[in-house]
Amino acid sequence: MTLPLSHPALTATDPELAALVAAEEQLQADTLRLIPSENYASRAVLEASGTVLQNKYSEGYPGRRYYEGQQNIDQVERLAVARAMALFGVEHANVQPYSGSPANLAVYLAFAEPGETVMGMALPMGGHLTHGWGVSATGTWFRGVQYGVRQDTGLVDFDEVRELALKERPKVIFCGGTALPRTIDFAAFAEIARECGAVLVADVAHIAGLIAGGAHPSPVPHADVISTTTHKTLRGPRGAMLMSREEHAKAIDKAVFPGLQGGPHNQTTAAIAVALHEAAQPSFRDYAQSVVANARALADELLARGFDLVSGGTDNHLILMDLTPKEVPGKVAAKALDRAGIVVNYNTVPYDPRKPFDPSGIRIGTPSLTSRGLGTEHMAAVAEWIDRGVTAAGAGDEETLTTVRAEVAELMAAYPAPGLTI
Ligand code: DSN
Repeated sequence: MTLPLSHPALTATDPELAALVAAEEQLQADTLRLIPSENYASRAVLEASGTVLQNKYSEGYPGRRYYEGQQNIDQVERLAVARAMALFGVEHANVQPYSGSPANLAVYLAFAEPGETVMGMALPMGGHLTHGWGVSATGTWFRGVQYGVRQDTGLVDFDEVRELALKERPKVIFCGGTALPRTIDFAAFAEIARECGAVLVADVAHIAGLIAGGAHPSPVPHADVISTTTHKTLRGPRGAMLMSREEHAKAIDKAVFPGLQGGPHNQTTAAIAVALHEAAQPSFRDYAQSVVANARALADELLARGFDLVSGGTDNHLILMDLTPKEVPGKVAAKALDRAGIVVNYNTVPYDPRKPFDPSGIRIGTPSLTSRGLGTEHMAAVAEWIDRGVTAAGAGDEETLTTVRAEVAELMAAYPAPGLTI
């Protein structure tokens, strides 16, 4: 079955909302979705997310709940935990965090007192709000100190990180982020964390699927705690997990519940279990490798068209484009590309002279297009569309954007998306 998907009860009860869902399904089918933190969850994951498991309250952990009637829910959560432990090779997994930000907040709760120093990559350099950035609770309730990347290379300078860590003595160091196109050197971060006595947290939200599929080194031998969302390259539902060595299990569990959250979202736990099962299949390894191969091919094609890429390319699923040389602001480009059926997000680039709400760059990635089956042979066309879209954005050329939109839709129609087909 392909679009339109049938949602009979929803359509009967609330046709207005059903129409919006149908429109979103069509939009996701027709467009080239390049936001690197997005993906297409499978129909199985979506079905699990929409089950009666959501009717149940389950505060606590399997075998130790504050509500009765957990005969099935306990098994669901145990399954998700066991699959997470097996897939990532960790000693402990907590699958209850509602999403990435609560997961990271739970980490602070477990390992730092309010006012203590925590360290992470600065948001405009590619970090995440919850890595101690000022406007986030993590940067106001704790004392956030921030490292960046070198202006000349776009890469983390480990001498700078070490110097800062030894001077500031943070309780927690976060590595990882949201706009990092290069491999994260977990071993180098671990050495620094050991030297200054900090807990090292690897936030692998963006690359969890790549790690599961063997396309990015694993943080497991190096990090004390691993934080991840489950809906990006991992292709699961909107949710998160915290994984750790056994020695930190109690602290993590206590911080998630009762420290931060109430009842877990059992339907999400179930969908996470399904996604972890899917990620354990051999085909997921092929997927992860293809995501990276596509990103590399796309980066090469963009470089050949004169685009400036932060760090000069990519090792993973993500490309950060600095449009300064093209004299088109990131937001103008992103909005024009959206009109052309190419969905990206505007993004700061390191040392951006422009403001975060009107920055110099756009951030793109290959998880979604790879889920649809596009391969390296398509990346020249994708780069060409981006090039035409950015040029048209600068020239106010709406006709080209309309033409590109039709070309994009034609290709996308030949590559049905998981979740939008049965
Ligand atoms: N909002 C996510 C992203 O787009 O990278 C990070 O949490």
